[in-house]
Amino acid sequence: MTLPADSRLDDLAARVERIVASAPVLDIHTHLYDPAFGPLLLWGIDDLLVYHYLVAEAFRQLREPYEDFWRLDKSAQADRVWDALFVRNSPVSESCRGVLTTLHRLGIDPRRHDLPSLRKWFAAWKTPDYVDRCLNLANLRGILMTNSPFDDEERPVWEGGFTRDTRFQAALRIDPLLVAWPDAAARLAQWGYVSSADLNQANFDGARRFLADWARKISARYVMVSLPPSFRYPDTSPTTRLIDEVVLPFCREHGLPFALMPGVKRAVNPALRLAGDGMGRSDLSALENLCSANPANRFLATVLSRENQHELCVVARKFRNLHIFGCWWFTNIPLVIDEMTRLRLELLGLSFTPQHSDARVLDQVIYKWDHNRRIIGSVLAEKYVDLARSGWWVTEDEIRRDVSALFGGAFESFCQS
Ligand code: HDL
Ligand code: ZN
Repeated sequence: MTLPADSRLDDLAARVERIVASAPVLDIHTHLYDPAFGPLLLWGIDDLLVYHYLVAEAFRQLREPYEDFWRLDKSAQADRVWDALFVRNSPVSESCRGVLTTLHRLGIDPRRHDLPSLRKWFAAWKTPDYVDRCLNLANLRGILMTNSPFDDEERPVWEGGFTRDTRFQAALRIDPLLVAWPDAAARLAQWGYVSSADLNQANFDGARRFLADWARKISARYVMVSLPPSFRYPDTSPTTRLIDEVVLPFCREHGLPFALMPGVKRAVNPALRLAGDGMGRSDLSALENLCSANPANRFLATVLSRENQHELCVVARKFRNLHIFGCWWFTNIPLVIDEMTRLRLELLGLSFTPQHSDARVLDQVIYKWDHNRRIIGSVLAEKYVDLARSGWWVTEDEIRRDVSALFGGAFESFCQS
């Protein structure tokens, strides 16, 4: 069998990368907000620079006490970050490069603008126009927010009602219910759902009513929780009882997937505030047990530790009611995105969602998806070239179909299955 000419393989690879570069994406996990949330939707150069990923890196170059930094206003903090990470050092980290990619894609040369002039450029935008600009540059057909009824800034906006921007879909975030039940129960009691933190049927029913009311209010696509590396299932903790008696029955009744995000150690360095969370390796037998014991439930999962990723793919191979997604947080760097995307394609084919942005600042979607597309495109191109070497030449339509699945289609089919 004569090997196809290399030029045909190069042409195939180039076509794959072009399709990936231009395919619309559904971004299934972000911390962005519908523009109706006003100041909760962060955007612009100062928010880009004080993103907690950059703050953690900047503190490594700064010597002042943490509190001196936190006492500064946002633009003064941004000045410190810019000086520490972009002026006194080359911005080689992924978070720093992201700021530069965003500015570059917006047509701004930061070498020719100081921060005050950059601020003037951003200040000229009206939020709705800038939302369009960012979503168009990132080519997003929609984004999933992270919506918590326990968030005192967000809750009143939902309770007041507003006209939704349909590009901003909702995900119901319930961390306190599962990892801080006594505090959550006090809130649910205040809101009239439970009578106490006692783990009894009446309070389980009340907590399910709470989930139903909020899932309806926000039109939640899925329910989600982040969990510590110590998460076990089943065990004798309130977490297991609440998952079994409240969350899973609710998700079955309402046809919603339950998304678990294990591996985060909250506030390992509280002085860093939002930047202070760390990570640890999780015991994925919890995920196996959940999927195995609850075949009528659908689970989404992304795990924080690089060391868990191969195992996560194998768990997904065992349970078709598990859909894995994204390179979450500390795995969201080119080295690990490349490795995780290869692992997943080679072990799962196309039944997963390779990425989400986790964007907290609107403009970040521009860089996160620019960087993601390059890596995912290059890995996928290599896979199709491998197929060609085995005599299977994918067609352009098949490439578009596959990419559409990876960029939100497989997630949507899984949510409806
Ligand atoms: O818990 C989460 O959803 C994480 O994504 C955290 O919000 C984290 O602070 C983050 O922004 N990671 O990207
Ligand atoms: Zn997140």
